[in-house]
Amino acid sequence: MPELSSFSLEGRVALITGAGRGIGLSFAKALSAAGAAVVINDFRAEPAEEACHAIEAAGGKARPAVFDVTDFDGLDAQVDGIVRDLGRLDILMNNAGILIRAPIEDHGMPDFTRVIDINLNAVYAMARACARPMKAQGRGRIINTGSVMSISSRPGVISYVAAKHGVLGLTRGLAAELGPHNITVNAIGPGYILTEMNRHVLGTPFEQAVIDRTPMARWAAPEELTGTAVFLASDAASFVTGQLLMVDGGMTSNSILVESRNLGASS
Ligand code: NAP
Ligand code: GCO
Repeated sequence: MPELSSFSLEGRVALITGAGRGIGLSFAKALSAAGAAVVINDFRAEPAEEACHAIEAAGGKARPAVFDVTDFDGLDAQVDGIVRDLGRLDILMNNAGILIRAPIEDHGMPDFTRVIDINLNAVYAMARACARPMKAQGRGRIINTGSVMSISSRPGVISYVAAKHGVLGLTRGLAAELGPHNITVNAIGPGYILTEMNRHVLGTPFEQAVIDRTPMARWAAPEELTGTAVFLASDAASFVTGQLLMVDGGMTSNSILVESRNLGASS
């Protein structure tokens, strides 16, 4: 049995991408509450700085890191700056992501490539940049944000589905490559979470369709993902690597619409 203290992140430094809002901000707050100093990456300065103020007001330590995760040539310098300022880097949460909803006839190569760049290529580029200091420390945790779309699909989000399936492949490939350096690599697979990303489908029949397909019969709040993140970041998960841990209210374990459960065992 792991000691309760093995879930502590005291003394650790964590970088969370896309942490100015939504799921990334919840991850950052939770890692901070568990004891880590957190580096808040975002595209834009304002949300990154606001997130840092909120975490510091709650007694945590936070530093903004404003950069685009697809600025591939600049990532090593960003990571070096974090290590210079905070002394180390223990945890990378690859969370930044976008979604473009469109049927394939309206989803041309610029949009497809943009989604793959942010949601997949940047996951590799960030992992590669952060693996350098983690290898030197002899320890590291990389946690990627997958999705139900890492192992399933639906029409209208094809580049997202391709990217998130790729995130699962990268998670396994990086785990194989970095395991000998005591760096674990895992992914969290959220179900449908109430964030800005899904604002456009709320109030449409899609909102209810998600509920009908989810055994827990509801959408989730970002905070419901954070226990899994703290676990995977901690010493308690020291021998867990290459895994996609679904936090989806049972959606991907369920083959039929939940409303059919009312038919009971007779069906
Ligand atoms: P969100 O509220 O839209 O947040 C996405 C964050 O990523 C924003 O802070 C955004 O910054 C940042 N970002 C986007 N492009 C970036 C870039 N190139 N460089 C740096 N930061 C960038 O979405 P979310 O729902 O929290 O999603 C977070 C992650 O969870 C994504 O990987 C998403 O695919 C995944 N996910 C979400 C759900 C869900 O149901 N919501 C389910 C499964 C997985 P700006 O605000 O500056 O644009
Ligand atoms: C959609 C949703 C999803 C989710 C999420 C599910 O339009 O189907 O936005 O893609 O955000 O990734 O896990």
